[in-house]
Amino acid sequence: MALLNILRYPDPRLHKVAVPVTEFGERLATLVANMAETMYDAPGVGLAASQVDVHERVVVIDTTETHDELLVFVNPEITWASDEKQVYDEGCLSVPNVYDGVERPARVKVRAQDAKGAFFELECEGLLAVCIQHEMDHLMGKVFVEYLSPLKRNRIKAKLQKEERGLEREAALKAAGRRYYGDDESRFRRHAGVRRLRPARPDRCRL
Ligand code: K1U
Ligand code: ZN
Repeated sequence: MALLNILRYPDPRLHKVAVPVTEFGERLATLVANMAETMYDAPGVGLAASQVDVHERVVVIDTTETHDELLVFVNPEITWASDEKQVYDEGCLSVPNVYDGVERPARVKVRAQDAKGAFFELECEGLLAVCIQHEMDHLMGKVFVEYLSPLKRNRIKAKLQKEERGLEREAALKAAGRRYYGDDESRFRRHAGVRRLRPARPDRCRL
């Protein structure tokens, strides 16, 4: 099994629409196993294939604390949704450290196939209902921040883009044998044992 790379908002690949699965073989079994491992490792309670850059209608969910009730939804469709709504503070592995309220139907019925192609129907409520709707949005190329106001969404986008730039610079500097201490270029320092360009905290500098 393998850990998969989770795309981070605002990566444009998160907006691709997933296609239905037509073959229920070894490749799908491996994808499902890798997605489950990636979700548990993150950790998260759900993951859509779109988030790992596989644009096929596959979702894994496990809302238990014991991580022993993995649900696999291939080609999921909502066949019924309650009129009653609930607001839940949603998170997303593609939008790290951001949680905000989204209103959705409180209960839904989902028809889907398992990893071997067998059809089943499941009535979902509580966190499971929130999660399956959130994951099915991913399959349609929709990220939960799109339910928020443009102001909030742009703030989140700017924050994540800044973090992404930091991660990219950190990786580049790591490759070059230097460390990254923040967004300010003056806070780059060489590894211990090599001459420091400038201490990060002059007041704490060891003489
Ligand atoms: O789609 C995803 O990115 C997964 C997402 C699912 C989700 C959670 C909550 C509301 C809606 C959708 C997550 O798993 S975010 C992480 C999270 O909620 C969590 C992490 C560890 C333990 C419990 C929850
Ligand atoms: Zn998500």
